Amino acid sequence: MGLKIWLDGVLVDEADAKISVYDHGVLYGDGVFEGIRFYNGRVFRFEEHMKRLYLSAKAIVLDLKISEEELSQAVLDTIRANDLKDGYIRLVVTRGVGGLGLNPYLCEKPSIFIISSAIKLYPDEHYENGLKLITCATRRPTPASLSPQVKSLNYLSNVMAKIECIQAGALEGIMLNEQGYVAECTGDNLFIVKDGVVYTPPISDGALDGITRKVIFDLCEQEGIEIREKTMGRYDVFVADECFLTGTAAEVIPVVGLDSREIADGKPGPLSQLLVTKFRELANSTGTEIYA
Ligand code: PXG
Repeated sequence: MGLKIWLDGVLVDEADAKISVYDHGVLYGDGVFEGIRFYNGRVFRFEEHMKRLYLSAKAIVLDLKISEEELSQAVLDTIRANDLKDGYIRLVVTRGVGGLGLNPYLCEKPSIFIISSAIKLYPDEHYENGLKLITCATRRPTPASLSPQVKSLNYLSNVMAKIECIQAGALEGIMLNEQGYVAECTGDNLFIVKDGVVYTPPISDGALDGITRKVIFDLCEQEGIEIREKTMGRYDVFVADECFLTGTAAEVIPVVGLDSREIADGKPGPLSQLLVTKFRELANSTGTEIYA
């Protein structure tokens, strides 16, 4: 039996979960989404994800026509319908069905769907041994055209960057901003450690205001580790003591190399490993109860 998918208010079988070819999400990438995780029967940082979805929608003048509370209930209903305790939620809102033409005002109502399933982004060995990154030639799109804070259905530049990674035999890569400073990776935020201080690029350098990124700020505060935002170039990563990535899919994962340079001794650093452990503890013990 396949998964149950929530589609415009109804739980349907996976095989019946279909979107119109006239949907502007398909025709123009016109829409927004969230990737959310649940662990041990609890949705992790649920409210933050829902807030970000509604802010992304607001920024692109997309009225969901369903309240945050109702949609949150729908997410929980979808997980329950699939009897899952651990997994991944993809919550997608498109502009909806319209004509052949950009005009979003001809789309009557948004299409919303919720997929909940299992996910595993990187093989376990990489959490133990760390990832090697490349620098992608594809740059993070300029905020002058669309804010990088909008988690839109336009992920083509990230997909192009991902192709570069795969062709180079790497699992992830750094995307620089227009000025050539580090923004983030194709689907993760980037952090370095230097002289005991944790640094990450400010979101104004093109990074998504990641929810896992925020968890790192919370964990550093809790553990008494100094953390700061700093504009950084590739050089800062080459000479860092440690490096790690964060994201809903990747969680916290150590990085041990960039563009054929080893970072420090080429092994995951102690602070990165501590944060991997602390993240897992937090993720497995907090969040919105699904089966309460
Ligand atoms: N940067 C980008 C460009 C992202 O897309 C992150 C950073 C990390 O943000 P969060 O809030 O997740 O800590 C993301 C998140 C997927 C997938 O299926 C992608 C993301 C999240 C979940 C799933 O590829 N990207």
